[in-house]
Amino acid sequence: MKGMATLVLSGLLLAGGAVYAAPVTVQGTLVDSVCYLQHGYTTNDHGGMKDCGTMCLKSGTPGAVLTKDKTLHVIIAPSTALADYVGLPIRVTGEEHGTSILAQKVQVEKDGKWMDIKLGASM
Ligand SMILES: [Cu+2]
Repeated sequence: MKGMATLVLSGLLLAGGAVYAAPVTVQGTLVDSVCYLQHGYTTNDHGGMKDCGTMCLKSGTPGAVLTKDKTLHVIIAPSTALADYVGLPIRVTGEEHGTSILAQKVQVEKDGKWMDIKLGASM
């Protein structure tokens, strides 16, 4: 009887616990997810619109990493923190859920150097 109760309890714990995933690092190009999905833009200037990607992320469009194999990984982090770097090489470390990545650390390559991006206050 006691064994049964333990079994039920651990089953509940498993069902109620958060899904744990080991952190991974995804590297590619930082893109504006909407302009990429609608028009295929991977740079910051879109058509005649200069710095369109920056404007889109500043207004809340999710940033995403486009990897070499053309997989789009949506970055779960404030888009405003990433806005200035659309079109640059980016490296995101965090838990991957599907193809979305819960960013813990973001680095961008600027002038040949990798630098950390501040994501702002975490929850
Ligand atoms: Cu755009």
